[in-house]
Amino acid sequence: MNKTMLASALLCGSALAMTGCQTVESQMQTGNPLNQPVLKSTINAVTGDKNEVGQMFLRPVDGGVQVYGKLMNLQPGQTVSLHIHETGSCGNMGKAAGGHFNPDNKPHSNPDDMNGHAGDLPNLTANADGVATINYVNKKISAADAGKYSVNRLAFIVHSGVDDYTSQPAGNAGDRVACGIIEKR
Ligand SMILES: [Cu+2]
Ligand SMILES: [Zn+2]
Repeated sequence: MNKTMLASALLCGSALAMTGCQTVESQMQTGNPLNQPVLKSTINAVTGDKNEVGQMFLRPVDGGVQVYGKLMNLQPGQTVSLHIHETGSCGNMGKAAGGHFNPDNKPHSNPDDMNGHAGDLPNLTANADGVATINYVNKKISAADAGKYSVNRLAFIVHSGVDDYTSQPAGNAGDRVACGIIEKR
């Protein structure tokens, strides 16, 4: 069993006997089951063999867009940062994704600050198995196909370090280590 398989088996946990091994997608959905994720992103490392290291899902909810998913193959206890960047390209080791999605020309901030970048998201910390999850409602983005606040065809970037939510322009979050294009499901 490789590390990725191990992580996903552990994530399934005790639900296994009752319901089979659910995906992180179905596990993390809350609220109206008819309101399915409309956008998805497969996150791949930007170096080496560009392994898949995670998946993210987005769906509209009251007051914002729920962003949920997981990152794998981290060090146990490692904290990394995640943002939505303004360009839907993972080229040039993630640099092609550009800066943080920022349709209203705000400063970088903590993700709950309505006066911050729309693309700012909370830091994620890995569990003992190197898996980190996120389940966060972003109130500054849209999951619509298009429009000023739409994140369709933009990109997630994972950074190796912790976002301090303060430093400009990007929280001193460290190198870009993984990237995923956000696409319609
Ligand atoms: Cu970033
Ligand atoms: Zn930012």
